[in-house]
Amino acid sequence: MSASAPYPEFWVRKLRSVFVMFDHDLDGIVRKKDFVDFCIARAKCLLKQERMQTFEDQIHNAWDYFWAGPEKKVNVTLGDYIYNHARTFREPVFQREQRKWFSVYFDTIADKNGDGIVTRKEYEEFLGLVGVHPLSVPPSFEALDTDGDGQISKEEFANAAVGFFCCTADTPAKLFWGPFLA
Ligand SMILES: [Ca+2]
Ligand SMILES: [Ca+2]
Repeated sequence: MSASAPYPEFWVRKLRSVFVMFDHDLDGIVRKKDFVDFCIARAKCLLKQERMQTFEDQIHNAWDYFWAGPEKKVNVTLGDYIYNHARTFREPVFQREQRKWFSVYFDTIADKNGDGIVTRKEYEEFLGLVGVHPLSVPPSFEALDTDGDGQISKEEFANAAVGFFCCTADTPAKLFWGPFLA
């Protein structure tokens, strides 16, 4: 897209909301090292030791694919982050990759006891890994639980994740990462 065709406003707001979750020193740049170190430090409080390597691998993959982009950046500005995610409109494969990544993440990390569903407690821990306070979790949980059965299925989880990054309208999927921060 060129400067004369700006990205959809609400979509940009969603991406900004995720970006500020990780720009802890408020300098407008998210560095790979800070992103990885922060996620791993949180995970040490929340995950069992045997899941740590899997988690670390996924965090590195997430950085390489969703943050660094094809140019493999290690310092990412909000502009870079938006540009990378604009692939969602240009490349259908990007959405499929997102769905795949979140499905694997659901199986290996979010669904902690491996019973195929994510409970409130498990979702609280998922958001805890990115620093969301437990008190901020309930509205997100309700938004993701689209069939209202009190648990989050893999499909609900992946739909919301993909909806967050790919949908330009204001839908409940906007709460996937917790409350809006920006
Ligand atoms: Ca579970
Ligand atoms: Ca459900």
